[in-house]
Amino acid sequence: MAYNFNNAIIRKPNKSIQNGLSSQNLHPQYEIVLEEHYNYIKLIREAGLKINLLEPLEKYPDSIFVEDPALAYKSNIIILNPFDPTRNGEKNIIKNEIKHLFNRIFFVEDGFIEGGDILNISNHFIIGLSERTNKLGAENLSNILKNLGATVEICKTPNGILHFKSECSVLDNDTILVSSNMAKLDYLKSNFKLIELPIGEEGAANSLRINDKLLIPDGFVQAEEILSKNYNIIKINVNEIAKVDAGLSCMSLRW
Ligand code: CIR
Repeated sequence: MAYNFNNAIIRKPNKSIQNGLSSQNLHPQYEIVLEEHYNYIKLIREAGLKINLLEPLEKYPDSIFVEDPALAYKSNIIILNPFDPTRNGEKNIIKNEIKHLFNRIFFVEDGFIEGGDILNISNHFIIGLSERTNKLGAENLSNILKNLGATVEICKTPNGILHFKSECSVLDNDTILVSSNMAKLDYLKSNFKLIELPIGEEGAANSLRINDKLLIPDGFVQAEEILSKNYNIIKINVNEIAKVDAGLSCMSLRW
């Protein structure tokens, strides 16, 4: 199933988050991030997941976004290779913190790839080339995943979108929630049912389906109306965290 999870890895916020990468040059306040993040952990726990909580990393401003340096698939962990120099070192630390939770560990060492560019829907992965993920990184990850029995498609993230998943997320086994930009991608159009959000509600396209719940960021009225028809939605305020271009998926690794 594309959305059944038992476990999550989450990292406690670091004070240096105020210096995280931000396309709008914004600086989130640590105390508010802490509150939002505490609530995020609570909701993930209430969705039925066992949380493995990692300690904050002050040296890496964006390190709460644990989705980017690693990918969990079944009982395997794949250590990725983040492109941004301020983030690349996260992979060596998280590797040692989490390897005991998995049976096998793999590495993408050549080429760059960040977890935000990887959409997993059941045993299929869509990797979006972006400013953070290049062809070599995508192909190397693709080889690892195929050896583990998965299928993979490499696409292009539309220009102006940080990560492939910044504006899309899995709703169920054959349905993907997309922004209007992502809805234009031929591969998605031809292979999945798409629920398209209106212009202005791009931020809600990075929602998080976990078991019987769908976590959506608060403040997107139309998304709420569209999604509440078919899903058990839970709203969560992540306005402060969003100042560093982050959404819901990037704050946990789930498997
Ligand atoms: C970055 O630019 O790397 C962080 N400020 C945000 C990362 C968000 N990650 C994600 O959506 N997977």
